[in-house]
Amino acid sequence: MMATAKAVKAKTGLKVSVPVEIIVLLVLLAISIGVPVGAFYYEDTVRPAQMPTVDMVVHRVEDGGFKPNEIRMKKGETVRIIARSEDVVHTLVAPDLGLFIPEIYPGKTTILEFTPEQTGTFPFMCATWCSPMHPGMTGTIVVE
Ligand SMILES: [Cu+2]
Repeated sequence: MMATAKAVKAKTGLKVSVPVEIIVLLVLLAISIGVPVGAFYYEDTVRPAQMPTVDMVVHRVEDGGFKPNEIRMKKGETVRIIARSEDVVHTLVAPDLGLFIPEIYPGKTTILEFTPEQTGTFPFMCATWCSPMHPGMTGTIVVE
């Protein structure tokens, strides 16, 4: 049989009362901590998991260039581009789309979120002199 609050009070003689200000303070504290934690969790974990992702590995042209060298996107849909170099520093620039990944360092991962605003076929290229065959560092972005 469960003891009711009245029965407990009667047995122990204790009277517990919490001022309303403390309850309001605790609720405000929970909200002020919970909302930012939830927002960070959503931005860092939930949203990226739902986003289309392009995993790109970059080498000098003589070792394969951009892989993949054709990227497909949908107009208005944000894509997460995860780029890493396996040799020297490269860049990814698609001037007609306004896409610019400034430096893709060897051994590091560069992540950029990009939302294409127009449809079409757009060239992209490396803008960092990475080898004598650097001018051949090109690819295509197709936005449907
Ligand atoms: Cu280059």
